[in-house]
Amino acid sequence: MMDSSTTLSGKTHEMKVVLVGSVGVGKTSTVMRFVKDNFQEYIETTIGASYLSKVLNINDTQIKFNVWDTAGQEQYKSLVPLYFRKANAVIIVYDITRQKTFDDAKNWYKELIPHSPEDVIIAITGNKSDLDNLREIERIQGEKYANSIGAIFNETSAKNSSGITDIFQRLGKAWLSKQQQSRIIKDDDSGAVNVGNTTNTNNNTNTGNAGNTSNNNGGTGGSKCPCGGG
Ligand SMILES: Nc1nc2c(ncn2[C@@H]2O[C@H](COP(=O)(O)OP(=O)(O)OP(=O)(O)O)[C@@H](O)[C@H]2O)c(=O)[nH]1
Ligand SMILES: [Mg+2]
Repeated sequence: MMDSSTTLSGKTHEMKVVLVGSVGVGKTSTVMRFVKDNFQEYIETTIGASYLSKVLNINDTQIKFNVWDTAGQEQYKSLVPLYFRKANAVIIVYDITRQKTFDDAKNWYKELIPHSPEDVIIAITGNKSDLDNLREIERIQGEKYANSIGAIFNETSAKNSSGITDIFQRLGKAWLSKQQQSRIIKDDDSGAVNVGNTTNTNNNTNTGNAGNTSNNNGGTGGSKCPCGGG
């Protein structure tokens, strides 16, 4: 019987991550910064949704993030819940310079709960932190809200890179932690192993703590189909 950390290493695990939020908050810019490490001042609004992927090495485990970037425009709103299906994580993005987008973020949370898996990991990100002089939402407000729903939180700037990789690393760590927990419970159920200690064997799997990880650029895709997992 291998220990829980060993069983999660050695192959690439896939994680479906969906970004939602109001129009213009910087969902596409966040994904572009994460996957391609670039930023555009002038970027087209997303039509429907788009998909990109990237592999990160987290706690010696390769995770391929399959990232679905949804459209913030009102006419696509009814489509977004389709993307929540089999999502491992959802990032709700707001723009720290627009109060309305923070209000919308709370509505997105209510919307995703009935449409996503029970164990979905949620992150709240306040994007455009480089525009501090135009700020309408204080960091503490975002933090408090995220805490109240048990979500990961950070402010980000797709423009200057701040906080972007951190969010994906923390999602990956939270997901790995859940995988390990459920593996231990399964082992326990089957009677295959006597688990007296459910402590994680990895050092940095807390959702609130990003440790050292290294990057690996992954491939990109373009499919518009939200169906399926991964
Ligand atoms: N200053 C600043 N501008 C940003 C940042 N992120 C995105 N923007 C700008 O905000 C605008 C909208 O960005 P998008 O990434 O297209 O926003 P979106 O959420 O994908 O919008 P939709 O696809 O229409 O829902 C663009 O002009 C970006 O350059 C950021 O961190 N800082
Ligand atoms: Mg977009």
